[in-house]
Amino acid sequence: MATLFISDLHLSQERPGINQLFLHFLQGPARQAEALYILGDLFEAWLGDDMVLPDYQDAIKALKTLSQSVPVYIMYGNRDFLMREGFEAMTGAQLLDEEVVIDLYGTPTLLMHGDTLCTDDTAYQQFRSMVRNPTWQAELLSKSPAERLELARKYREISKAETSGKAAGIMDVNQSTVEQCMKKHHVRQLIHGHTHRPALHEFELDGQAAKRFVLKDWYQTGGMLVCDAEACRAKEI
Ligand code: LP5
Ligand code: MN
Repeated sequence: MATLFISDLHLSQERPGINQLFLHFLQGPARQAEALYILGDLFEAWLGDDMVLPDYQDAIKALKTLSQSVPVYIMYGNRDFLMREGFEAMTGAQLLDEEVVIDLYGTPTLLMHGDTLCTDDTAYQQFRSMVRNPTWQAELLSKSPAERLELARKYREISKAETSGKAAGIMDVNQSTVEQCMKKHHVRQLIHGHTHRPALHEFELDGQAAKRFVLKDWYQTGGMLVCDAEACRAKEI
């Protein structure tokens, strides 16, 4: 048995092939898993539990079926942080806090989406503080679905323009933030997504070996990190 980690699927009607791949994954490899963790940005944009976009219905149903036999845990990304109890009810998945330590076959392992580790991207961190503010969120959720869609479209436009002008290094994690965060949680293993730079980074933390696994995005093909009692390995889907 193995525990599976995926992130950054960005499900959207613009990439129907990825929606299909995700459904096959849920009906195939995921059914054999001990648990499935989705570490953020499952959806391209989640605009409230009361307005589920039609393109997400199949994935939601498939998650509900899977969660009847395999525990499914989901973390917020920077695109789908408006998931709430309604989402948990419709999928059977459990929402996780933004920094969670699990016992992964004897190794304490920190799970995060990864956006909070990108501390050099100060414009994004400011944007994040705004959209994670409960007052801002309540105001947004009081808007009509059409208004929310329009706002999301505007934010996407601004974000696309901004990211194309940012140096690549700024949009990666800051190593000292990574180390501080791992020390705070007393772990030497971290799994996260967000940066779309899949890799295993091995480094020293207070004189001891440490590992940071970065999950793959699903823009072109799918991928997962498969962890069992022996090791964690990246696998294409
Ligand atoms: O998303 P991605 O990976 O391309 O880029 C991210 C950061 N961008 C974001 C913003 C989202 O893409 C916007 C879409 C969100 C839709 C769902 C939200 C649901 C609720 C809200 C809508 C109703 O997360 C990007 C990072 C990059 O990752 C790498 O880490 O750099 O950050 C930015 O681009 C942020 C900009 O630098 C700052 C934006 C300032 C916006 C100010 C808003 C002004 C008000 C405008 C009114 C319409
Ligand atoms: Mn992200």
